[in-house]
Amino acid sequence: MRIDVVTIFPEYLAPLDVSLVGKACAKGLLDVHLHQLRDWTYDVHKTVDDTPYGGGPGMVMKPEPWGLALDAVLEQGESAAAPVPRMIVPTPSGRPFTQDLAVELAEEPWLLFAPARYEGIDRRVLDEAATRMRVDEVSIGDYVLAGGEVAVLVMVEAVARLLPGVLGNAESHRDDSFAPGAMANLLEGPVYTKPAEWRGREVPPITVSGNHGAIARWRRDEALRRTSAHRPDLIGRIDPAAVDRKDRAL
Ligand code: 6GU
Repeated sequence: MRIDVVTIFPEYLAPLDVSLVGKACAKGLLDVHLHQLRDWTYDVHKTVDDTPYGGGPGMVMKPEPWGLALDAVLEQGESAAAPVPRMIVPTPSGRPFTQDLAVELAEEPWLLFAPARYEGIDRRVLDEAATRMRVDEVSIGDYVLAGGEVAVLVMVEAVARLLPGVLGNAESHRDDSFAPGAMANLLEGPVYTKPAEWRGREVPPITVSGNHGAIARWRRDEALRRTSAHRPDLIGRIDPAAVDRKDRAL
């Protein structure tokens, strides 16, 4: 997968060289290109923002640098894995970023992220971009960040770990809290490792019982408990028939 990011803070995305995403790049599974938006400004101050038409607080990102930056990225289409990328614009007013959207994005050959600072990008940039490629405005949660760069890090990590070959063990996503299947919409319960006793605390005896059916049912119960405590809104989305089927199979 190829990922391009246009930003006034490419250094904010330095963590993409680290850990899972960094290793995915080193293995050639991910090809990340960072672009400095100010490279497409032509005044001495490299201005990327201006006051909003209609008044009001804050500044708006000017259309010209964005237009030229997106032109330059799209020109790479000749050499990229796809003729055009899918563009993602992080904004608190976007559609929610969910595991379903991460799975969908993980199937794209080429993503282009356009994180904004200030009050956002002149609307015409997104309207024009949408005539050339698919554009989605996406929010990572109901709070406001100072800019979209951290949201890009969140989305790239969620997508990268789904790419074939990135995680050591392909089974590792199977029980993800939001993965499809019998445990869909259930949050994962507690986990334990050695030693069996630590500071006077023992692991739950069931976890060392060797009874795999009983362990799976206990995990299911813990997941239900945790979901009702932390995310009661998810309980209604659980498919009881899928939970029953899994229970009978154990
Ligand atoms: Cl995607 N961007 C910004 N700036 N703030 C956010 C967000 C994105 N998602 C939640 N808050």
